Amino acid sequence: MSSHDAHYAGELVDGARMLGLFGDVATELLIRHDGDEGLFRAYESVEFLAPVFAGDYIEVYGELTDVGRTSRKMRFEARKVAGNIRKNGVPPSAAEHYDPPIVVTRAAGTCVVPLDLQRPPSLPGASARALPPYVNGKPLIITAAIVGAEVTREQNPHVPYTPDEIAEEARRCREAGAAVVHLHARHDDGTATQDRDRFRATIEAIRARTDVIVQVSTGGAVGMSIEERCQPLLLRPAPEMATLNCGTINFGNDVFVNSRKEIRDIGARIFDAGSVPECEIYEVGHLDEALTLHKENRLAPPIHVQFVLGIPGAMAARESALRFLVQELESFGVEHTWGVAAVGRFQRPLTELAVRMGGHARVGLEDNIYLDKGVLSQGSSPLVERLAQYSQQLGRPVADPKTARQLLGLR
Ligand code: KMH
Ligand code: ZN
Repeated sequence: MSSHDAHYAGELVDGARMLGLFGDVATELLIRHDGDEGLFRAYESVEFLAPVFAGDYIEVYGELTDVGRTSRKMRFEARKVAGNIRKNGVPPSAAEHYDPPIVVTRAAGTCVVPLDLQRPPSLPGASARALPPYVNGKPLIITAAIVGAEVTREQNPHVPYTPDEIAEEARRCREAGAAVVHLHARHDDGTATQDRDRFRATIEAIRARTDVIVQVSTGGAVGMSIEERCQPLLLRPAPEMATLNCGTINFGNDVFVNSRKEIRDIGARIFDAGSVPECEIYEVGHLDEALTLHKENRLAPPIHVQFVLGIPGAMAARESALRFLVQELESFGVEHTWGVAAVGRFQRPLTELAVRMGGHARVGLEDNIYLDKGVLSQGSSPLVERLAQYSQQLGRPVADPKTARQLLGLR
């Protein structure tokens, strides 16, 4: 601080000067994160903790603590790292450094970058520092939902049907960054099936090519019986993971039925097989059901939750919905992991949001057939590859199956 900065008698620098520095740091964070200077909207808190004088050397630290659609929350700290000694008998330029530094001002505030001004990160490695500390560096588990039960080759010619086609797609997705493959099976003509032998052939073909974690569907297709849906759980060795759908929903014009009795029945079959369940949550109440299953000792922690949003007739794929669900899950105080799958055009924004929030993500043709508006994705691997790049750019490495097994508590 120079004597130009000093505003009051005794060379005291006014507090607004620190806020000016925070504004500069906020601008740098926004440029790194959004490629735009953005606007400061409001301070939520400001604390002046120690005086600042001309001759003090100030270091300012800032970080993003939360990223919304257009809002960016930040916190700042100004620290005095050195200062002029100002004492009789020493030269006027004598100075000393403070170890530890003296915190002079703390603040938290919110900035805004309008959607049309946001641009992808432009400085290599820079945006890594823009993620909150608890998210930065945390490996991202990408699940590739490569087949599904509903999507057809008429909609996207790259949907795999045969065991070899599915296994090749699994291999490509693993190479692109997926650690888990969410698996359905099809007959050669594309009809959805939960047939045990078809699953066995498909899993063997995958195993021959890649070490990816296989998560079998116990949801199958709408209208299948529980017995039919659970056939993959009869395989030995048992599949490493299996889905556990935690409630009934309107599924487009159909109804995907999972009564409470059926949920418990499927949960027991998953447990008996020695597979690890992933709870599919389509609605808020399904999350409470997962918690109830945990309380009934039917789900052992860490519990794995997949928020599946945007199915017509069920909960929409809104940012606020995901934030609410994650907040609720975290309030349960149960050890967990969470991921998000979102349908159609919501797949990209919601999975990228999950990366920024510290969750995991599922992409693939089961949920979305397009890479960009009007551009069909040539299989699921381009969707995996793009998400992996996004995550790495932001400072989250992509988990390989070995890391994912550790994070998910698989054997
Ligand atoms: N095909 C949906 C009706 C799951 O895989 O567990 C159910 C589904 C969920 O895809
Ligand atoms: Zn599925």
